[in-house]
Amino acid sequence: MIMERRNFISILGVAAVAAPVLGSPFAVTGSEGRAFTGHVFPELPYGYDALEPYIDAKTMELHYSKHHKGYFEKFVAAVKDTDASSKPMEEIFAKITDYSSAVRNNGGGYYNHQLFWENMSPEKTTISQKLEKAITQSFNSLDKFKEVFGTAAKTHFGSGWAWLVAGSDGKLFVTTTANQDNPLMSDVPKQGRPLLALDVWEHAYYLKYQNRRPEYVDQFWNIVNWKEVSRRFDNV
Ligand code: MN3
Repeated sequence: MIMERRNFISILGVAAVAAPVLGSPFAVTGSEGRAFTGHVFPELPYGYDALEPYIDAKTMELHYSKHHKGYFEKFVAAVKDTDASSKPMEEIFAKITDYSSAVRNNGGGYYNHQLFWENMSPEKTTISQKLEKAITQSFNSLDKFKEVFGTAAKTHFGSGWAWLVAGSDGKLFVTTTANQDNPLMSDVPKQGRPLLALDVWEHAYYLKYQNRRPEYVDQFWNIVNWKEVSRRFDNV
């Protein structure tokens, strides 16, 4: 029987160790130096059941292997034989109005989901002092930030994403985007560097939470990978 690596990992109940990155949609992000190496569908950094009970295994499987993969494949088809096939996503987003809606929607879906998977973890993680200080300066406290972010995620109308973003002035803010847009896109109202992403499309929560998006949003805090969110902020 051929077993997929992810399933194998999840059966053992161990989190995947950081494997060599085979492909990355990212420009260099931070001291890790993870740089663009071509558009490749990324590995899920943990098993489908790793985020149970907050996100159920069936949702993770469909979300990753169908939704995320679908965006990736449609993006690759849309940029085939164009300059964008060899550009990191950040460069494409910076001039997003030059591209088709297929590149925008599927490129956003490809990129946003990788950020989302990586900013969650089954392990208990801690926030860096630097990020906690910046959050306190912008929102008064970490709890207050969670309230602001939570309200934005719960009240965003229709499909989209909630974000914690670092603005060009260094200040942090919360915003939401429609569809697969993100704060790196050159024509969204509030732009900046995404630190934390939460998918609020119904496909992200409907199997477990049905229409109860607020419950899904509240449970998200149990699985936020603060180590990764801090890395995105600290290593600039
Ligand atoms: Mn999604």
